[in-house]
Amino acid sequence: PAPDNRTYDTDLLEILSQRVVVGDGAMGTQLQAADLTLDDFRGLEGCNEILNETRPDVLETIHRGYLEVGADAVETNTFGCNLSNLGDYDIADKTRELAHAGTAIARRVADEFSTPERKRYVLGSMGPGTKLPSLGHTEYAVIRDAYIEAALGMLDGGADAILVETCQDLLQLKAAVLGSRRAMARAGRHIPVIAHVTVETTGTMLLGSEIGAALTAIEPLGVDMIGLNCATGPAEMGEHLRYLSQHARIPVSVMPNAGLPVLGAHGAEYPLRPDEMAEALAGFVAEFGLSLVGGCCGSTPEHIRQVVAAIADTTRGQRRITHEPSVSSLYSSTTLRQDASVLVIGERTNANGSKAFREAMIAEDYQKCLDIAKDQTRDGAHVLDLCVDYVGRDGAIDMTALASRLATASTLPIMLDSTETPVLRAGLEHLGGRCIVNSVNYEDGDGPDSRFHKTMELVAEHGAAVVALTIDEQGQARTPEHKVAIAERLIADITGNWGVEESSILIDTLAFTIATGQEESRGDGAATIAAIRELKKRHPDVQTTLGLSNISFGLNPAARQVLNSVFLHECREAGMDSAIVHASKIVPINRIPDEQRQVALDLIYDRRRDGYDPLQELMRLFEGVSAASSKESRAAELAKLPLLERLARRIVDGERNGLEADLDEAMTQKPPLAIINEDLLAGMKTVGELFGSGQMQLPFVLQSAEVMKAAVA
Ligand code: THG
Repeated sequence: PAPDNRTYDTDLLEILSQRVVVGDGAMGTQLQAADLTLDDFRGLEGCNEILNETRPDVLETIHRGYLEVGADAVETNTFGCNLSNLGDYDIADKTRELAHAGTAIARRVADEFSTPERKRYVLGSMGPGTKLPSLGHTEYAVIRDAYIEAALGMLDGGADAILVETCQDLLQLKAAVLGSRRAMARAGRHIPVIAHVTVETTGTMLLGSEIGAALTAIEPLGVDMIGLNCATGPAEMGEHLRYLSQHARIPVSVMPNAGLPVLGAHGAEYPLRPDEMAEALAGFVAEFGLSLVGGCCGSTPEHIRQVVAAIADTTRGQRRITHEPSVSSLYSSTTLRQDASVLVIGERTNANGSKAFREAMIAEDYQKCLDIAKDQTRDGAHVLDLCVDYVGRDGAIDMTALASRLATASTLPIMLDSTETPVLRAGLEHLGGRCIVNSVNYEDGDGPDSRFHKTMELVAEHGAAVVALTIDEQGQARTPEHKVAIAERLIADITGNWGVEESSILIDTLAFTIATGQEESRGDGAATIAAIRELKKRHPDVQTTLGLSNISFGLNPAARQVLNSVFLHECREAGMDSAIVHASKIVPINRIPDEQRQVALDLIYDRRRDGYDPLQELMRLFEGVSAASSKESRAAELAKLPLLERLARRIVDGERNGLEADLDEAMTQKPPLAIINEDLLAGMKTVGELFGSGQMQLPFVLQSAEVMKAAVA
């Protein structure tokens, strides 16, 4: 069911919308203060969760301490109820039991303090453990299944919410959240999930994730609140909270440490006084409109007493939220809509589409595969299309090898390109960021056994964006009307039955080659463009996309480059938002000679006349022309221009060869400063206009800037 349809067994979310909820402070510091013996730990020194069985009285006292000073919610003593922590003590099989016991203790005490007018709440604490799946220390599915056990215990014990906290690795967080959801489905009882990430003093999470990357990855998992805890005091959290306040569509929360720890006589000491903590949290509530505040390491009942008092005197600020549909790598977030450009999805990391990538993958030369990925990043790609499908190989194994490496090596989000559900799953279980799944269609219908159904289950669970192809039980749609009709069916289905937002759907109106000369494919380019235009009119929030290079299969590389570039330009004009392309091979439209451009347009729009077939004409124009020789012909064209115009044109074209000779000659005619101001800057102005209007992509702008720099020098 869609997240919106979920109903919860608690009124916590309603209360959060009415007023600020105050949580408790530290558990660990309070436990250290209690006089505990090794027997209390059953000999398992440091295993706090054992106390849920041996010393419930101690935990009751701690919870009472917080409820007495006015906390609305307490956290269970279950932070270490996870596989790596309990596994270290050889008691991983007790995960559910210990989670249950810890939650039941907090529930009892919270109920003691609850009145009909004011209920007290129990937050089931779910800590990260000591192993980071993004670094390969452990496996996603293994820890997810252990989190199911912990969540089942918390549900048994009567938790009002699960608080997944102190997260350093987005993949671990995903395992905890999706494990919790699976537990709820199994138990038939649903409670909210809150996700707290830990941002270090460096300004990112431990593995380097920016707060924007975290939000992009976490919000689509269907969590009910997002926030920060641990690592720092409130002072260091302000800017990250501001970001969440302005961009998250769900409530925002914070539980800072009582300042940055300093080393004292008895180990770490937390310097922030209760009044300072109270002032900081009240300030956050007023400025950022937070919904839940509390403390982490070093915060005591006295801190919480003063926080409660300060919050009571504080008016919660109004949040002004702008949401930009995005995907993310482990490190940073990328908007699906790009200003002045399509979202460029690099096509080279594809075992079908690149011989070099395929050979490297088969040879297990993963460094080479990563180099191909990095080349595309440098060429201006915003996302990488990753396809490992190749006949006779186990795609899930290849995907695991590549996705696990790209997870930390790629700063760009990944589009997982496969027709096989297990391959897509292998990708999603290794990537902590938010991916795009490429793709679903109705080739074998939409029944429970269809590929569509199986793939959408994955998309919905992982909160991925999804490419949907205009293919149905009758095959690939060829006319604009049929393409739009299938798109309408896909959009209604994916939003209505799978809870995915329109802005997370990338409709691919599919263009295959128009270069075969076959009568039935002649109209495909124009049909695709018409479908994009109509679709964008009907569904402005939906994204559109294409595998661009398909259009020119069969032509030689130089002709392909021109046809692809002209087709991309036409699709963009029609409103296309993204495309799978070879970024460095897309030529700005103004650099394509008029005749070539005209013939490419005639081919795309099938403008044949008596004695003129644009396909024949394009092939004739590029007969024996390599990509390099077409560069030579551009150089010859440049040489024909008058000197000063040529200098301006060099800037626009990013053409450095022969620059010095042209400048030497120009300096015999006028002073250098005049050349810079009148001619070179005129070129830069054109570059600015082309960039601003989306006709020139960043890599070409950078080339132009390089030539400008060289010329000025
Ligand atoms: N829609 C969606 N996904 C897609 C496609 C699509 N994924 C795959 C493909 N189509 C897009 N990707 C490519 C990648 C490479 C090429 C074309 C499309 C390509 N490669 C050259 C060739 O095969 O001749 C280069 C070969 C080489 O270097 O070895 O053209 O339509 N959703």
